[in-house]
Amino acid sequence: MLDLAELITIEKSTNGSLMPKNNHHKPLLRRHPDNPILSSTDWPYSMNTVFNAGATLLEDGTTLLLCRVEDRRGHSHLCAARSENGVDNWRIDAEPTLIADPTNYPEEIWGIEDPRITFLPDLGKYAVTYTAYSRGGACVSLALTEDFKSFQRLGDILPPWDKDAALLPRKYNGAWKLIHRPTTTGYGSHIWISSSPDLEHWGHHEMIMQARRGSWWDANKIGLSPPLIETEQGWLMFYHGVRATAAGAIYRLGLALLDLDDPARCLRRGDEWIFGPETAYELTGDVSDVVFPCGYTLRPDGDTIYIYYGAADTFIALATASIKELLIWLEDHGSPYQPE
Ligand code: BMA
Repeated sequence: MLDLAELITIEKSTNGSLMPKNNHHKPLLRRHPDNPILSSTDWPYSMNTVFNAGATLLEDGTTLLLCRVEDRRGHSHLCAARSENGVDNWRIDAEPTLIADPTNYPEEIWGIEDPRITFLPDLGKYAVTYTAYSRGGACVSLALTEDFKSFQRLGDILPPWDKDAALLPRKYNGAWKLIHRPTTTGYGSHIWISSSPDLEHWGHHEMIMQARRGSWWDANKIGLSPPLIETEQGWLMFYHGVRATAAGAIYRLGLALLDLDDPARCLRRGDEWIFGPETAYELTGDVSDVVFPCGYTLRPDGDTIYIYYGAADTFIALATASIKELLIWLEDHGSPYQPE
């Protein structure tokens, strides 16, 4: 039997899938040949796995990833990795960058996870939204930073169960907007938007997009993936759909478009998933069959995006895509949004 290292080598040498998948569709997200780009063996301290990373470009063009690192108790913290080209030569903080502080923030008792980063030009600060794993379940927390060294914590801004949250970069009529994913017993997990005058007090909760039902790939449970991407046609939204199967869950990615003037309005939603687990590092790990992006960066051509995704809750991998191609695909494969 092949071990994982051998499987990864095979993947690196072929950049193809180990599973004989039908590939008649045009791949919109293209895996980087160096994948996975970060794994536990790169880490300067003892830990278990590194995955689901928020991403941003710093002022000098450096790519910063705020990686979710799971320690050997099973609790997660966040650790920054910086690279000039966003692909290799990562400089990883020698110690955790942001760790749970359950003394002051009891909702962080079991760790902090899955950060999304949005730069807020009005404040000149980066907003980091992340999941705080509280005794009551996952809730949404927020911290502001200018340098990813010191953080101003605003604590939990939405109670459990709620996660997969990212801010929009600007206010609408004086209100900040937050996309997030509350879970309601008996109703499912859908994507919502809420408003706040000050980033602390949140209200005007509206559902944007519902999980589909039945045999769909995105039935019952969906959530925002990276922060929204601004385009001339609207806010492009990557979202994950979780298919429950007899063998466990499969995490895949889909596309939707929200109105630029009113992001609570979903204009179009794609039908098929555009990216799913196919390679060894996505199919095998602590949690198999997972691709889970939390961040992207826009490259200098203004069209290419680098999408950073957690693979099998064990690695960080990179895929590239063209915003133009994604919008064309959505035109061909999407339809006006209809609630289920
Ligand atoms: C989701 C989140 C992600 C994780 C995924 C697969 O619910 O917790 O952090 O990658 O499950 O385990």
